[in-house]
Amino acid sequence: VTSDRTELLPAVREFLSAPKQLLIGGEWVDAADGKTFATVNPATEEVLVEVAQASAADADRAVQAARAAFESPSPWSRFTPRERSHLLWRIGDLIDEHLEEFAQLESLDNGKSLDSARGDAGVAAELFRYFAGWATKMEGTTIPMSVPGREFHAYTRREAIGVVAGIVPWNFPLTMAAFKIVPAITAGNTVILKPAEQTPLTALRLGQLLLDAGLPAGVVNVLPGFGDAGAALVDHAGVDKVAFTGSTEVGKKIAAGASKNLKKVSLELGGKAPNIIFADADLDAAIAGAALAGFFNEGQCCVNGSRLYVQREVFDQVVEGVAKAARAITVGDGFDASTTMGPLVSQEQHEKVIGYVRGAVADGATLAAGSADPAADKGFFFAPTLITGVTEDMAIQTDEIFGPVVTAIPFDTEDEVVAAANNTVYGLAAGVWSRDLGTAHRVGSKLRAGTVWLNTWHADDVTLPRGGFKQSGWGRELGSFGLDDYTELKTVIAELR
Ligand code: TXE
Repeated sequence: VTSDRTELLPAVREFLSAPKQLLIGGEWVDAADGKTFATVNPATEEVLVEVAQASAADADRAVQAARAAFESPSPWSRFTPRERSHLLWRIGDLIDEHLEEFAQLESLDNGKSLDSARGDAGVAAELFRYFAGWATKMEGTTIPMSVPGREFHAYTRREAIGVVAGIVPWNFPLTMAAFKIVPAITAGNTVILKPAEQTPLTALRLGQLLLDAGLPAGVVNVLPGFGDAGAALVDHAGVDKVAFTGSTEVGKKIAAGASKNLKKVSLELGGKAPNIIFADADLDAAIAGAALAGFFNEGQCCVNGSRLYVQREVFDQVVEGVAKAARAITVGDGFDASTTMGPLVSQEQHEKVIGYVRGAVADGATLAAGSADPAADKGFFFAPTLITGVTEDMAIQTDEIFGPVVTAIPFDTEDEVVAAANNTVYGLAAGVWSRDLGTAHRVGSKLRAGTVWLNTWHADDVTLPRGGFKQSGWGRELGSFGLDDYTELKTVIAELR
């Protein structure tokens, strides 16, 4: 099946050799029309396994199952908050027990290194445990009313919204699945998860784990398939909320589709994060941070720091440092212990990234590190690339590339760099490097982005809310705000007669 350098766990071999079906109402079933699609190992271009491909008919079946699981008096509707809490914690521990299995499957399907995949699975496990705490803390408030001559008791309740469709991308397949499932079930909703067509495997493995942990049938359904299956969920009148992570282009389609029934929507979309290095920064840390910002997860990360702005007096030094860091990255098969950057996820993504870099070179930009060519004859490998001589109107500077590609532009003044940094339709993340606290916090406050990193990048925790300004999205995920988008607020007014 894959690289002969590392042996697959028996559990992974077993998983890959069993039929990959849809999970609907606690049962593994074929697609209604019997269709399947191939999922490919991006390091070898070999087909890993055929997977059942959901269509609109399957989406409908899954919605029926999720509705039945939600509506009282279903077993799930009778779960107490404490029971939900204990179950969430148990699932987190089970993910940890199977961490290596998830890591191997993710690395095979997505291409990322085993170490990265282990990290992702650890985040997913932690997410279940973090939200386990919130299940028992979905509190309301009592609110005074002033009506002369009458007495009232008014209070609020947080209640589940109902059936949630979670549609996720391929860059962090397991973690993104957890991002949608965990807050949804913490609040008592039921879920239909549509994993990305490039990377369905860990979502399917998670589906089995949820059943093994004792989650009632139909509470989480998993529908591998393409955009049409996602669109069918968005259009379906039985879905109450859509939670989407993916491209801004599809996010707009989802908002339009969901508006027909005015269902709730949360969106975590694309980015083009500016990373600003002032001359007074700790340059060693800033250079290492800029490389991490640009190249982590093969640059396939919505918060990747793809636009580097460097104050002119240290521009050459920083470019040289980041180029050196790029050259020190070992591109290879995710199963190889020396690999620090795997392949891009798919042929489509590989061609897209190469096309942008070639376009930039044709427009007159210079490659300070990397190349406009594939990094291998086989597999979707691409070397980390740093580009200078870029102008603000070039496509490489305006569009989300979603690959290990960073552009570097010099700046002179704070006002100038803030204006350039904010000159984008996106607003997901941004960063500032400076030893001057005033500069760091002041510039940070002026950047129009949902996450701002000061003297760091990619530092994160499940306790922290994340989401986008502008066209990077609607709503916030995780942290104490993470449940807001998965609950309705009910006001109850009782007259005390
Ligand atoms: O994303 P899509 P793609 C960006 C990144 C990347 C580009 C394209 O720039 O190069 O998007 O990637 C499902 N209704 N990001 O094509 O299409 C689809 O099946 C409902 C940024 O992979 O947005 C998958 O499950 N669903 C991003 C999911 O949407 C639809 C992460 C994401 O796919 C649908 C990924 C439709 N009409 C890509 N069409 C981030 N913000 O992290 C597709 N889907």
